[in-house]
Amino acid sequence: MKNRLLLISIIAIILIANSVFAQENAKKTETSEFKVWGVCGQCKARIENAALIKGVKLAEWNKQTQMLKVIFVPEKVTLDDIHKAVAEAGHDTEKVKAADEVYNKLPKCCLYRDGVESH
Ligand SMILES: [Cu+2]
Repeated sequence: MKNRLLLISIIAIILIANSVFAQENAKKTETSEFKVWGVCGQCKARIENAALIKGVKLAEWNKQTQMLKVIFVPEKVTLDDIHKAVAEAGHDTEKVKAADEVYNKLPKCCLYRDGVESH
């Protein structure tokens, strides 16, 4: 009988804790969009991977519009951090330009600054 009460209490605590966490997570994210230059599917994978740093829940780059959509936790990461992370992978953003030496290491098909068409 004692064991049973204990078990029920533990389950109740877990359920309450879970719903508190769920509510906190739900209100703490922000969604934003900014421009990132790129040309192909490989760029898309590179940009999205680079943007998925700690605190970023979702990163989705659109090749047609060149816009990167991010959902992030402002307490953990800033938009500037995301811009920097993407630039470090070789892609210019509307705020941060990638270093030439990183850009030059991109595959030829990805050289968006050199007039490579979207493909
Ligand atoms: Cu590419």
